[in-house]
Amino acid sequence: MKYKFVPVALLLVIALGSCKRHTSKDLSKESLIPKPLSAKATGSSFEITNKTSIYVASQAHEVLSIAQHLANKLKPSTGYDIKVAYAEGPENGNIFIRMSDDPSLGEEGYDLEVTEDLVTLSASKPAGLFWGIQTIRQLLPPAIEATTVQQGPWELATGTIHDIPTYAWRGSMLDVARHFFSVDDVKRYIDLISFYKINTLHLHLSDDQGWRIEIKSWPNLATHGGSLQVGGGKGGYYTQEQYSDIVDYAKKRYVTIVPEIDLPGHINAALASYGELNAGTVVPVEGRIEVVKTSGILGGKQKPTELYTGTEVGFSTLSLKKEATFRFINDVIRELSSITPGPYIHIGGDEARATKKEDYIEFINKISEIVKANNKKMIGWEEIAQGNIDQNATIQLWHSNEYGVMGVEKGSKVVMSPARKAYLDMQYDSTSRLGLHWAGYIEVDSAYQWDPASYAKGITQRDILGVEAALWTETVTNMNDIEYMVFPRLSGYAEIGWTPATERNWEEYKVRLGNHAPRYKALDIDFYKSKRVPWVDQKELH
Ligand code: TNX
Repeated sequence: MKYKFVPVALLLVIALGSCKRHTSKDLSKESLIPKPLSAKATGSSFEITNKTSIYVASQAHEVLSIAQHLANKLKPSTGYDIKVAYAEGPENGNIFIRMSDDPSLGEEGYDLEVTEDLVTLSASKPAGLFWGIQTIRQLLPPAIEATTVQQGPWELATGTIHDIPTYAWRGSMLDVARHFFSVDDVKRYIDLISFYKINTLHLHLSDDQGWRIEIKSWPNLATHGGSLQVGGGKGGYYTQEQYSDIVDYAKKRYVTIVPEIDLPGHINAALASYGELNAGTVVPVEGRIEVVKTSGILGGKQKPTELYTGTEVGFSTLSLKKEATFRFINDVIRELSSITPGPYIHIGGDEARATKKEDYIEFINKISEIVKANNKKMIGWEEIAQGNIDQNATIQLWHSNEYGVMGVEKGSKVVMSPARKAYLDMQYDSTSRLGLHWAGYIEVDSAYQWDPASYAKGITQRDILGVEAALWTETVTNMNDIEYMVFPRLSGYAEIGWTPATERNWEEYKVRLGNHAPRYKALDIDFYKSKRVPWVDQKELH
């Protein structure tokens, strides 16, 4: 050891200790998705250390639990036991969370200010704070998402972010009917979508192939109607308790669950569970679809259909002339409403090709009253625009701009899910290992390059509640499959819903998206590595 250098080294240590250096970091170069409304860089950094606490200037339980959520997220990778405590004012070295009285931030906006000494997050509503926390996560190195302790430093670029979403409905749909997914899978899905500030999870809970929610007054729906899935494998269903657990989990992540029972078509699972719901004209037999005139009477009752495990659409219908049918619908909507705190019930309404048009219209008119009587708002696929709908209904556009315009003319709002752009079950290209392509191939650039407000002539931003990307699961059987179809496209849909169209540009976005590869990796997301995206090395966790 060279003794004469010791004093110099010592001096250096003292100098460094007395004046902590801050790494220069450029906030404007950070790859935030969705891109914030505005971000101003100040060129330095704040470091989260084992001394950092989160202070909350609110006694509200909800705000404290948001702060705790952040502390819990930071713990596994940093190894720090970050304390959450109430404090009226900020103290240097910490993260400070407060409610703001700036009404312009609305329901979901937030302000984030990062200086060398302090991180201040404010919002006028808790949801805004929660979205601000997702931004904090994205400002930290990707390694922050790891589940085991990683090497720091844990620095955030300094500057200010002012951020407000464009659309109130930023959704994703998960079809748990064609293939069933466990409560844990749904929770993981919620974690992943909320990381990108998506606030709505539409669960497609019933279809020809499966009924996935327990209805206590019609128990066979779940036990029999939910027993199989596409391909003939074992299905499953959520008990009402499990469903409530999902709803609670989502609520803590500021995600609203919108449950869908698809009526009056896409209903074979119910027809197979209760014979009295059948018109008795069309039934799937051993995987084929057969027209069976009006026979099939069994002990004075209509015969239930066979369970169906194929992937045809449009062959089943409720018999809309029967008392039993409306007793069934009333019971289902009542039970579903009672376990759904969110404002919406989705009644399906798509592809009812086996239902007579006049019966269909009468059905829509009746069900809108039933949903209203349960104090819920009705949403349905675009075809419901044919009924007597008004401003109380929301239509989900998937295929036909005409139905979309028809709905708007009747005063309804629209959720935009055009299949050509926003169907997560469409293959990326002809070589994709999963997916369909009836609406075309949707590569990552195509999924990003469209604007809901100019997609359909006659439907303007004023008419649009938001955007929803739908994952139908005829070909999707497990969580890895889900992740492969959903990512990276979902990050782009999240940005379409959040960031103004004028701020969006594929050439710029694709670089930010490429920088998310290590983040996907740290989150263990099995994403599609599109050649159109300049992915950075997934091992770059800092
Ligand atoms: C159409 S879109 C459907 C679904 C299918 C999907 C497959 C819509 C409202 N109905 O039943 O699963 O295509 O892409």
